[in-house]
Amino acid sequence: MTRTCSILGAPVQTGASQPGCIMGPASLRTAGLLRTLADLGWEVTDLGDLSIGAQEPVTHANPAIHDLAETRAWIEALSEAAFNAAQTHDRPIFIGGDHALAAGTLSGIARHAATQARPLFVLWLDAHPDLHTLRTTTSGNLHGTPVAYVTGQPDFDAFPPLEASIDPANFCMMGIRSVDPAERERIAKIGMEVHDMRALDETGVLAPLRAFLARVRAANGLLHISFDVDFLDPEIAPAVGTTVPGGATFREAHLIMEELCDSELVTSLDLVELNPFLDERGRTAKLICDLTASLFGRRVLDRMTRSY
Ligand code: HAR
Ligand code: MN
Ligand code: MN
Ligand code: MN
Repeated sequence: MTRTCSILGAPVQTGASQPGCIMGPASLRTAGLLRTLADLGWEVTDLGDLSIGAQEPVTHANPAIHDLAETRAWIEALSEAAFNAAQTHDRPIFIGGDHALAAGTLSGIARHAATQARPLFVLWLDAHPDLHTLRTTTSGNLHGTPVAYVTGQPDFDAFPPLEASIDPANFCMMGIRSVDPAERERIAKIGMEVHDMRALDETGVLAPLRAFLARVRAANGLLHISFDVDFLDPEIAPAVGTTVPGGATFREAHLIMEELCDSELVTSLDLVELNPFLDERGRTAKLICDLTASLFGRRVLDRMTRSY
């Protein structure tokens, strides 16, 4: 049976400190993302790129915060668009755009999950936990806040009210290697499952991933993947504004994608933080397409699939 996926571009860049993510959707399209998915047998609907109009500036008690009105507008627009995409397609894909977009996509997908009476799980692949609140962010870059927002942490009065929050216990984070003090405290407080780089060096990626997928399966959950380009090592993925050394290798990232594919549990995907202005001849965009292909069924050889 043909499965359907949709692609929605979200050229958000106001959540980051430097411009460039606005070109992310165009770069991923140029790298051939749609053709790649179609060649793998998916029925692909291109929903185009979302936009927001000009916004009246909004100030906040935390003076570091910038572009609050834009972020709020993106969250509102993306939440609605993500809800609709999930209602009508087997596997919506959201191409960014900086990670602030996940505040919108996850809020819409959480609402979709509620209509299905199924719990939503999130695999967060990132160098950063993005767990600041509007009170704790010191950079004021709102791409550092989506996980705190969608899990219903306090101090988000200036963001749109959250209709459905996500249980922090349903998150699994991998690749984390840059954590601010307030984020460290919050991780301990809410007990989030975080596999930092040291943990992955000790266990490999497969054991914790399989344990998480078993939880998703047992709960009949929906599974959203939020893939931040800076999850990858900057040596292989230079096109990101917030590189952190010591990231995931090509082989680790492919293994994760292939295992996710075999699990058949994935129901939605964000591809975020690609900054084509910093890319080298499109290599990061091509790598992201290649990893997405593995997630959507490309394999090197046919093999016995694992029985879960
Ligand atoms: N924690 C830092 C801050 O709040 C860095 C956040 C960077 N976030 C992303 N997405 N690039 O993960 O400024
Ligand atoms: Mn659906
Ligand atoms: Mn991120
Ligand atoms: Mn990051």
